Amino acid sequence: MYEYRDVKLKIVEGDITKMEVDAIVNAANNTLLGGGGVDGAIHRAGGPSILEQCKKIGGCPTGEARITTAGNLPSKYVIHTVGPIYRDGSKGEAQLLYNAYYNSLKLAKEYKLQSVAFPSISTGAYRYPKEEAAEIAIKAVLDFIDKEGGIEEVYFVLFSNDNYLIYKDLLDKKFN
Ligand code: AR6
Repeated sequence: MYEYRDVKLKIVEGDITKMEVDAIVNAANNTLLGGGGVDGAIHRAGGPSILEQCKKIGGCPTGEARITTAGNLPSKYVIHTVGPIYRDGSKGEAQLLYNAYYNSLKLAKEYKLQSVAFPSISTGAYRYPKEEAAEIAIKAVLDFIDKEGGIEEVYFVLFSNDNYLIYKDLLDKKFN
């Protein structure tokens, strides 16, 4: 566990659908109509009410975020955000990935949510390099805490041990 300005930052290796937090973040696509990876896992475990709400929302631009309730999941809400597809790093990918984290937290604050869990957005099907993506994720969260506050706990939930260790190294260097 790490602490930054009274906000707890935690890294967890595992499945984000199991997280008992106010909101888990989904790495969705622009349609918000589901897909593979973490998106597929969330819709499978959460049940059809999430997709019904997503259909009504009608899509989400890259870097923005939308919120639904969480159906059968142990969390209260799902924040659906869309990270960039990684091409060569010169297409604004870093800013869009940053925005996805930042705007997810803005929405959490609007809904007065205290605990939010993020997956490693864009590092699966969208092929963002994991190390760079982790640096951006951490920077966006710390910037949000500096500028906006209003959140108590942020979890980074990593599906693989190598990604867990990338986050652990970066956070150890920053905080230990
Ligand atoms: N819990 C936590 N992390 C997970 C889980 C899980 N249950 N399952 C996968 N991951 P991806 P993207 C990790 O592909 O790259 C979907 O089809 C995975 O190891 O889920 O943003 C959407 O509909 C990886 O590190 O999302 C979009 O079309 C990370 O989650 C597209 O994929 C993100 O991988 C979005 O691609």
